[in-house]
Amino acid sequence: MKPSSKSFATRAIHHGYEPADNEGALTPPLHLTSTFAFESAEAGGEMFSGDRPGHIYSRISNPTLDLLERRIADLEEAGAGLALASGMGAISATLWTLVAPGDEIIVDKTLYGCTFSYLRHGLGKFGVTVTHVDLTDSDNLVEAISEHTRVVYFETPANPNMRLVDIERVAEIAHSKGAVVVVDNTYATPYLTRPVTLGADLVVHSATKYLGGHGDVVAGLVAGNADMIADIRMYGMKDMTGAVMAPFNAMLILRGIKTLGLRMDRHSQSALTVARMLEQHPAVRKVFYPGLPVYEQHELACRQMSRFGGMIAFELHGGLDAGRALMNRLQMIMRAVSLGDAETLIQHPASMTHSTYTAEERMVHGISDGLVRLSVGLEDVEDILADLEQALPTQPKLKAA
Ligand code: 4LM
Repeated sequence: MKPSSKSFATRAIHHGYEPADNEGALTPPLHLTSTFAFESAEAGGEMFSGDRPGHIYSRISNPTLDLLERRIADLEEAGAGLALASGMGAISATLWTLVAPGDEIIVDKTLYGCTFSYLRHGLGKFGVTVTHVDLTDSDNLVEAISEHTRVVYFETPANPNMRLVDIERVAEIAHSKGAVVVVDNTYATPYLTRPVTLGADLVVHSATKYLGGHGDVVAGLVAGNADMIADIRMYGMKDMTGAVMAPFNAMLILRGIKTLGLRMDRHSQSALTVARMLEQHPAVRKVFYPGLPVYEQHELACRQMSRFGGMIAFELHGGLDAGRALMNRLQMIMRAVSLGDAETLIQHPASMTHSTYTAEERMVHGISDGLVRLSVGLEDVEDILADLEQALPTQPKLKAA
């Protein structure tokens, strides 16, 4: 769906809201109500049968959530949006809706730890075949896909190792076999990449991250094809998971989205500066940041992302021990999982966000024990650089060749 004519920043602030319809209130009202009164018994019945529009119960819809859903749909240039309790709520409600026993879902090699766990221990347990394919090379999908493939699912950039997937090419291959394409756009946000415009059917978000932007709310969103969204609302969300977003949380996400563009510009600019410093540092073995010209997928990043985002992963020469020592020496940067906050956060995927994989699985899925993940925040970049520089070893222990 084409967005309204205004620019991204303007739509992020205004789309879908008219103060004149709300007693002039500049900020949208917060509808703290679980249920809605019907004008008559007949009207209520007609709403349940779908013959009359209107809100019934806040596990199905709510006016505050409705505004957020219209806004994310507009920013993603999608047909419709849906607000859920968390990123995992959005992912599980979406996939429970799309697949049935006997179906196959093809997913990229690297996924956020709980998504990996949900597929392995959730969908996998209920007769859905989950096949991991290295989607950084789309030819692998051509070989793997079959008429049993119902969904192709991936993150780009992927958490935690920053692998990128060519959305346009993968969507073309998936659609040729009738599969639905679902992209986790948490890292890029619609400010940097709009997967629906490149052919994806659905986009999922942990709105806990950049969309919220302030580390004060757990929330999820889905945007995409309007018929699919209607099904996810009525089955995946209402009946299967009940993972509905609280109205207050919708208000916090609406507030966060107003400054999304400003924040993503700053995150991206600072992350590039930090990645360049790390790349030059003798203690650093490898930096994973799509904005670096030496990055293997830099060309795809330039094609698919307007900037390169705030996430960096890197490995030190001393591996896990050196990474832990670095984390413990930091003074301003916080040791914490999650990402996309104003604060710069650092964590160790193998023992934290991706500890849902076994050690063997992490090897197969490209998550090394020495990898450290940095979410570059909004502090002055000089302070971020100074904290990292004082914490990085000056005499790196070089590994034997
Ligand atoms: C983290 N991530 O990595 P909720 N999709 C992606 C994610 O990174 C996450 C979710 C979904 C982290 C959380 C601790 C790409 C979460 C799940 O946490 O359910 O909103 O999102 O540090």
